[in-house]
Amino acid sequence: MTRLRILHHPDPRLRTKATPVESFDVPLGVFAKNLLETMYAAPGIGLAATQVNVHKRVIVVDVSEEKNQPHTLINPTLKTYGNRIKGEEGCLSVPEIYDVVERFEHVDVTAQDIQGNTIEFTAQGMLAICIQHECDHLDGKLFVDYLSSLKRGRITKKLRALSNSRER
Ligand code: GNR
Ligand code: NI
Repeated sequence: MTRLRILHHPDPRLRTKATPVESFDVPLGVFAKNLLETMYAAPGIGLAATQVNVHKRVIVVDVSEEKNQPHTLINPTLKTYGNRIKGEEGCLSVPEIYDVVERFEHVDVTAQDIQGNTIEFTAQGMLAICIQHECDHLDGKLFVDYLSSLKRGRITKKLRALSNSRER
C-alpha cells in the first residue's frame, strides 16, 4: 500500500504537459496500482499522474458507489460530443473548493490498458465528466481555469495562504 503525495494548486508542476507512456512494463503496473490506492484513500473518484508529479499519460477513475469499478487508462484520447452539462466539481489538487463547470455529456474514449492493448468505450454522466477532468490534468489544466479570473484569483490566494500555514 503506497499512498502518493498529491500536489496542490498553485504548484507550477500541475501545469506540466504529460508525455505518452511507451513501455508497458512492471513499474507502470506498480505505479497504476499506487495511483488507484491513492485515489481511493483520498478519497476521490479520479486521479491523474500529473497530480502526483509523474508526467506520463496515466489516469485512474472509479465513479461507482461501491468503489469496485476501477478504470486505468493509459494514453487516453477523447472525442467529446452532445450537450454541455453543468456540474459541481472539486479536485484533490484544489482542496476544499467546489464550483460549477460545463462539460460535454458524452465522450468516446480510446486508450490503452496496462498491458498496452487498445480499449475503446463510450461514457456519459459522472464517468464522462470525470474522464474529461482527468484528461485536462494531463495537459496541465485545472477546473479552476474554467472559472472567471476573479474567482480563480481568490482561490489561488486562499490556497497559497493554506499551504503557507501548513508549512510553518
Ligand atoms: O474526487 C473528485 N471528484 C470530482 C467531482 C466532480 C468532478 C470531478 C471530480 S475529480 C475529483 C478527483 C480529482 O481531483 N481528480 O483529478
Ligand atoms: Ni482533479
